[in-house]
Amino acid sequence: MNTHTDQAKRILAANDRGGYTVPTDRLYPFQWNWDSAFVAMGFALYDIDRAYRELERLVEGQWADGMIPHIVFHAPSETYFPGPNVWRTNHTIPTSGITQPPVFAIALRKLHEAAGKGAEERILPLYEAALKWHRWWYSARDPEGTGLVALLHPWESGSDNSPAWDIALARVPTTTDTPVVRKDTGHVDADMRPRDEDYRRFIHLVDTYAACGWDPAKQWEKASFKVAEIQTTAILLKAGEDLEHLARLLGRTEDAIEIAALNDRSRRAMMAQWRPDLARFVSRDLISGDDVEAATQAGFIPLLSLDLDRQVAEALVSEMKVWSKDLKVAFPTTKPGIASWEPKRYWRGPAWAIINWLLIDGLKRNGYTDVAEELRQSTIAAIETEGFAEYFDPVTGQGCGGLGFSWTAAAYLWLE
Ligand code: 2M8
Repeated sequence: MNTHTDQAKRILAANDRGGYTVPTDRLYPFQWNWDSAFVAMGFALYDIDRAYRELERLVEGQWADGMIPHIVFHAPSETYFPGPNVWRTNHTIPTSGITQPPVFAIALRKLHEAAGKGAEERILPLYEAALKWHRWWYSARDPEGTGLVALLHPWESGSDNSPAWDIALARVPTTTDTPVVRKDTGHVDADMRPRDEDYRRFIHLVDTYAACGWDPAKQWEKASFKVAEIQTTAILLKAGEDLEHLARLLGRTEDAIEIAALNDRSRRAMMAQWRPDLARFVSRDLISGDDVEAATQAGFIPLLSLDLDRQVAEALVSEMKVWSKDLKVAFPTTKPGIASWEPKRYWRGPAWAIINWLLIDGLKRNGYTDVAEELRQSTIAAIETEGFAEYFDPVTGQGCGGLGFSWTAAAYLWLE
């Protein structure tokens, strides 16, 4: 067996805390939402039971209104901030109060395909959970029915300190009721993490929403950060396609019709976010009404769930090539060379294996198999050279952030 494959499996085993997988030891000692969806797809390649278990444990944290939180605090740990006492969600199993990109249903379809016939019984409760969450997105995060879902916190994007948030986040005050006692910078170099000021704004938003009793309508009203986001909507649409597929398979015709209508709505709304002059799709800041023009990876993720016209796809892929030119590792999360680009600082420039995974699937969907193959090889080479790091400096190739990282291991298994 390829020694790296073996190593990837050992990382997933080492990060297992009893049916769920932590992203990495100490830095992230709980179960994270989209991390677990990627990890489940990794497990599905060799241990289908464990793959299902990962999603089942995540669903333990689902709220009555359908939201699946971004963190489930299954067991206490002192190595992470903010913990359950900061979130104050009063959920039976402690959880955070915000969500994360809905990769769950995408994973569920993959698990079902890996499990083969006869797996319907196990998949049913997970399908129900995914559908409930899907409905939550459209009701809580798109109350006006635009087809684009909004994020109320940068952590919900998974791309926490992306330049995409610079303008919107600057409006959020730096004052907090909760003392900000960071733990992350004790585990990894502070230059690789969000800045203190970002953390104060992150926690200001948590305080605001906790004061709303985590009621979605109140949060919507009080939010000083509200972005109708293109990457999340693109992932939601792919999740919607996979959910519709599962609904038909399970004989849930009415569900399938309902989901298909939501998919259509998002498909149309996303197309309206294409900006030919930027050669990217854009998010919309719902507080200012402006396009989010920051040059980040989010603008390319619609490849994953749209069958693009040739002209649009060509422009998008040419722009991707410009961004990747002369880099050791593709694909950068911020356009190289622009003022906000920081090749080592977290979501402000580095290459991430899971983003590449989404882009590779999107490139293949749109017929760019060669470009997808190049990106796949770049990702594999980065991991084989530097190990299973959280992310990679695209210029030097250096593995950065946490090590022995679960979603990098899952991505390796899937892409290798
Ligand atoms: C990072 O985010 C967490 C907050 O959710 C943090 O920095 O404390 C992000 O990379 C996010 O996308 C990821 O899910 C999480 C765990 O890997 O870490």
